[in-house]
Amino acid sequence: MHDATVFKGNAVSPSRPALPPANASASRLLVNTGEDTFLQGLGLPQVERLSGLSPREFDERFFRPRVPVVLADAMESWPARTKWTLDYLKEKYGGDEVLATNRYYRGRRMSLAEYVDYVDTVPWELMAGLPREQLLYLRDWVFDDLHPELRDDFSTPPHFASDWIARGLGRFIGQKFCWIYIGPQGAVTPWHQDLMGTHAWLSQLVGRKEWLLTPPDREPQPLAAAIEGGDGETVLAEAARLQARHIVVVPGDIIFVPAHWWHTVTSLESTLSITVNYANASNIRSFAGHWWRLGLRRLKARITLSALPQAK
Ligand SMILES: O=C(O)CCC(=O)C(=O)O
Ligand SMILES: [Fe+2]
Repeated sequence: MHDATVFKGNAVSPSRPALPPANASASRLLVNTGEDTFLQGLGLPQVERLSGLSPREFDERFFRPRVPVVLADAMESWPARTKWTLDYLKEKYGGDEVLATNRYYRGRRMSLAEYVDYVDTVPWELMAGLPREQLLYLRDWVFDDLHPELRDDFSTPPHFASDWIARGLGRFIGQKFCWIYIGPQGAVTPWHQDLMGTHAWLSQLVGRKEWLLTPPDREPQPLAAAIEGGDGETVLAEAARLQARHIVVVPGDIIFVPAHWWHTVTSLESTLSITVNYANASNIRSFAGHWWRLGLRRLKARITLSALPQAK
């Protein structure tokens, strides 16, 4: 057990344990309070972060050319902006069963209350040398069937209003494309492209997350390897070659990720965010193609299974 009184000086809230001070043994990608991360320190090209971006300007400068951007002031009117904290969700929905998974998407089922308590203890676990790939991340709490009232606490900014999935396609194919994410400090979503050729907008409500992105035609493995190796110059060279962009999003930010952009995301402290994936005329062909192939695969699997001789 760690002694909370040791860290009394930087207490965050009475109910929440304070973070321990930064420590050299923590990962280079990780910070505790106020310190630059390894990537921030390098001065990589940044995703633009804009206030007052009109939907029209968004369309012209970012959506059509498929360029990521951060809207810094698009959730000012949301009740969720102030209301949603980990403690609030724990209090209201602590009894929900959730699935928290590690970096390899293997995990455990537990109650939301247990998970929030776990998130609070992770900074100490990290200090004690917990391997970061084992950190449990709640990635896919599909909340809106169980708790439709949570939808009243946020709304779709007009920039992302053309969303055929939200307007019925999602219901038709029987899949949700909106999730709440809760993660401890250090939780990682590894490099990937989003499912089925969708675009995404992700809203940061609590804590900061560090993002690194590369365009669809620039596979990020060499950059990932350079970061693993930890040599700043190599990282900068690879980032330039791959046209990578970096950003640390803070509470109040919404990041737009165009279809097929590669990205990896790390929580710099306990985080809470909402992910929405969407499709419209711009990417519906690719979305439908993915959906069709997935359907065929499932059908084939079912046919193969039913063709197997039954065990006696
Ligand atoms: O916030 C994160 O950890 C990444 C989320 C993400 O990229 C996704 O949901 O596809
Ligand atoms: Fe993603």
